[in-house]
Amino acid sequence: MDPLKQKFFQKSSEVKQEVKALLAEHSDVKVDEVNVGQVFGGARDVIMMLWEPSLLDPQEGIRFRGYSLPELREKLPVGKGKEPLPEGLFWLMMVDEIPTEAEVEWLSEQWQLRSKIPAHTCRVLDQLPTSTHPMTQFAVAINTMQTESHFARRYSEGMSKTEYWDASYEDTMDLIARLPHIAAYIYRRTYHGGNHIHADDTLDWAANLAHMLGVSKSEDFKNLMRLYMTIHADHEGGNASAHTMHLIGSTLSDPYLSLGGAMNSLAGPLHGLANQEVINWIFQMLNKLGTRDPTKEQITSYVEATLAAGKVVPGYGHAVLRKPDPRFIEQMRFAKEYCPNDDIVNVVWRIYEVVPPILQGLGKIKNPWPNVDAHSGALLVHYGMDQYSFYTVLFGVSRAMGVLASMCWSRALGMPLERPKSVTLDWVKQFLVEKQA
Ligand code: HAX
Repeated sequence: MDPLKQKFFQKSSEVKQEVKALLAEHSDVKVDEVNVGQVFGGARDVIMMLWEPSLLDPQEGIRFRGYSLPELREKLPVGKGKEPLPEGLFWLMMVDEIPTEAEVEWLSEQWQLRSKIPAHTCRVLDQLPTSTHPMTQFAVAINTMQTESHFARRYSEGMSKTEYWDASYEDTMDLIARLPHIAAYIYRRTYHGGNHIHADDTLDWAANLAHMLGVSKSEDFKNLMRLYMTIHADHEGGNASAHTMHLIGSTLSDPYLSLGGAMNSLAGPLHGLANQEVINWIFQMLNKLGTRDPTKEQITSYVEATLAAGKVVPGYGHAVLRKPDPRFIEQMRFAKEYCPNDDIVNVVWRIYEVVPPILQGLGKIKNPWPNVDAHSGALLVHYGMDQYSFYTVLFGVSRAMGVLASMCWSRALGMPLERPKSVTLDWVKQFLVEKQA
């Protein structure tokens, strides 16, 4: 058994016993109550799922196994670069331990060894028109690789429940290993005439993605990919892509089919596609104004026009957060260090000064602050990636780490089929009548 798998087995076996004992004693203890507003309001805040890799605090933002993003920057190995390696974060999410440099090196190597994309996946992608949205291509590619699923094969051969975690672990490792290659394949076929770039086996996982994309040869772009892949990896379990993954996985659909579904969910403009929407919105504004240095007054008018047209300001607001997203702040920190004079980065910072008071003034929005998607596009444009419709694929490569880590945990703990209750409007009306009687 490989060292990560061994640790995961040990840790999850202990936690399984702990959960069993906890449930034996406390199953009936109430953790929440649901009101009518939540039934109609997208189940905001309803506690109904276990998600081990991370927890989101409305004020402080995301914590991975208890560590905030600045803490992770201090603690996670950086390898040959200057930013924490996503390998380290994956290790932490899986086994609740900060790995050593040697352990992340081992993981980089493992992912290289497992990274070969099936030939038929490339053939299927090559059949799609290059005008196909990259997120559609990404989800298709993930589904086509399902032919390689250990979980699906072993289930059909009669695998015991006690091995579900093991087969899921193998699929998880293969999938994460392959996703940068899939993403780069999609990028190069869509925007560079299929002129693909070979992997460089001396590089870590995120740096290799940067290399295969071929956007910029600079070391800084590799550092950006390391940061990008780390901060987008997980955001607890209730967000749409994670929850989709969990729901599909709960039917014992294998990790490939579950991740394909999660990526379709990420592709919505209120979720991951917001990174594409933000940069489109910014460039539409700059084109309309005929400047790359808009004043605060000009931005204010543009924001007001967006709202008057019945649209949302992309990159602002959040279903859980009630403060500026630490993932936004991390990207701002990166930009201040690497590209403080970039004009689009400066536009993002000026928007950050202008938008929150306007949204606050609407009186209905719960969080007027920027989220992760408000900044990422400007950094990608800085290094030369101006194909906005590709941005969500990068988000997806990163998000796969968190949702797959959680799936391993769900399988190890024997999580059941997810099946919350729905009601009809008549049911609600009747309920209210009876309540008032
Ligand atoms: N611009 C304008 N209006 C906004 C808004 C924004 N950025 N954010 C929220 N509102 C509006 C809502 O549309 C809602 O209006 P109605 O009552 O008229 O329907 C009202 O304010 C209350 O919404 P809320 O309770 O504050 O926010 P929700 O939990 O319902 O929605 C969203 C959270 C993220 C979907 C929302 O803030 C939004 O649409 N933001 C813009 C899109 C975006 O940036 N999405 C990415 C979110 C982060 C993420 O998942 N990244 O992947």
